Amino acid sequence: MSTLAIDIGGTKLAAALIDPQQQLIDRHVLPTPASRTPEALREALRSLVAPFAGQAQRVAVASTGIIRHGILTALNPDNLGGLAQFPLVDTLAQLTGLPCLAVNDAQAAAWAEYRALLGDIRDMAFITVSTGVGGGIISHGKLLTGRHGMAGHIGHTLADPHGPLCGCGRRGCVEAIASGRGISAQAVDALHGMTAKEIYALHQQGHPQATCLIERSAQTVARLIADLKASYDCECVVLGGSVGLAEGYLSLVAGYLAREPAAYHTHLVAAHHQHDAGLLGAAMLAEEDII
Ligand code: ADP
Ligand code: BMX
Repeated sequence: MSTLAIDIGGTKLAAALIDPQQQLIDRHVLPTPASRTPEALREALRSLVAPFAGQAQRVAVASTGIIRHGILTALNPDNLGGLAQFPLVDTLAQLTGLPCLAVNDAQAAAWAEYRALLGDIRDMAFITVSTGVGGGIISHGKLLTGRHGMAGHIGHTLADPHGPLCGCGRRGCVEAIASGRGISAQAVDALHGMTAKEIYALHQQGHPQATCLIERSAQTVARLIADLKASYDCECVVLGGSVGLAEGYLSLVAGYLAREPAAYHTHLVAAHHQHDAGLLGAAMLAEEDII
């Protein structure tokens, strides 16, 4: 069965056709609508799925936010604005006329990355450093989603009680410091108003203020990884998202992790499926009847 996989992020929307062998055939990407209203998302999804009409037998969605009973709720409304309580599954079923399943984006990506690991690893975590910081946890070979869909939302664990206020309402979450949105929000003076992508490019050119923001992000993610190791002895952490996959970022995180005591170290790798982990994971979870 071919699957139309859709990935809804705080910055971009992606759709791809995934064949029964889990090969990605064709991919389209659009920006997440700036107005962030339910109507704007519905229209963007309509444009996204249109080129794939008649080519798939089901839809599998990986979306930012807490997904429960097919409804998307933002944990951090700053990332998705007015899209709290969006009827995701019903909307896509209506737009395509196909059966539809949905799961959190980082949970989906964790499954694809877990499947791509070599060796006998049973406990791993996926972390996306993107618009937000998302996570997916595999424990004893099982994906944790949680009764309320909240499992793996490790971007909302505490990094600094005196840190910036997070859009979720807590102060000092990992996401408020380390995410693309967090990096951008903390930028002052000449960097004020820049995106994380622009700040990252300046960091690569040696701009001290930009480097300070990127290093703080990487250090925060390294501490999160040490906390995960202490929480459930994960054997491997996979890093994804456009910040996580940016050139040199993983090395920075690895450098900070190496400064923690050895008991907190774990294997750290970049996402095998790069930016397609969410798309492939959603399709795999649908194929394996897990979501
Ligand atoms: P989404 O959150 O929609 O899944 P991304 O994974 O692309 O999307 O993450 C978007 C964030 O990553 C934005 O904050 C953007 O500024 C930042 N970003 C995009 N490209 C890069 C890059 N090459 N280097 C560093 N940051 C990037
Ligand atoms: C936020 C949260 C997570 C999501 C993560 C990464 C919302 C809308 N999203 O922590 O559910 O997995 O961001 O999302 O509350 P992304 O858009 O950066 O991929």
